[in-house]
Amino acid sequence: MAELILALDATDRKKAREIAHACAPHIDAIKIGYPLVLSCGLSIAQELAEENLPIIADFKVADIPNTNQLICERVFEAGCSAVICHGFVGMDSLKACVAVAHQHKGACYVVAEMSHPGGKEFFSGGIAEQIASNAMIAGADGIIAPATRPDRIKVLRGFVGRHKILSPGIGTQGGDADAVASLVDGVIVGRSIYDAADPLESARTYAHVRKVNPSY
Ligand code: OMP
Repeated sequence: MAELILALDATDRKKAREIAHACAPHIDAIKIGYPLVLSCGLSIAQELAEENLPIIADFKVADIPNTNQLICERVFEAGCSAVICHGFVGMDSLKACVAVAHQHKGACYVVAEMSHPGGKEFFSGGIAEQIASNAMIAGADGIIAPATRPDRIKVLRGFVGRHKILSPGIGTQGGDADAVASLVDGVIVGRSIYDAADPLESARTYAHVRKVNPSY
């Protein structure tokens, strides 16, 4: 079954909290990142955790090992249960994120291939496959792969086996939740829910992915 993950990139604290609260019964996790955290501070993680949902910190951490470690420590101290990092910075940087995540009994997901059109420019020619493979060697809990390219999810599944694939790009970016729900472990939806006239109603329309059985 695919989890439904709300990418809460709203930039207003009150609005973000209201949307999280309204959607909470229909989602499995909340992903926060720079838009919300730079607007409200990292303490928003603890506030959102009141919904009793895991908070995934999407900081696409991409630095030297020491800086990655310092960033990830702040993330988990703030109450997040997972972090998203980049894999192109190398195995040592990746391992630093995984180590901190696991010290805190949290998870680390590695971006293997990005969902936007420009994601094909550099995450191509075997690079995404190499990142996915490195993520597994580093002990990561899964990867991020594009809902905009279901064929690529199938290829990357071959590199991660039963580890998790979380997939953004649904709705506004053009990806179809029904086309990927059986291929992945988590469907990430942002604007199509939080920017909808009625976020609760929109979350409901995506909630069926939570009942789809995996086909891999
Ligand atoms: P929407 O396009 O509004 O649904 O948001 C998608 C969310 O997933 C945003 O928070 C993006 O930053 C994030 N994302 C992508 O869209 N593409 C990627 O390749 C990777 C991510 C991510 O790591 O979450």
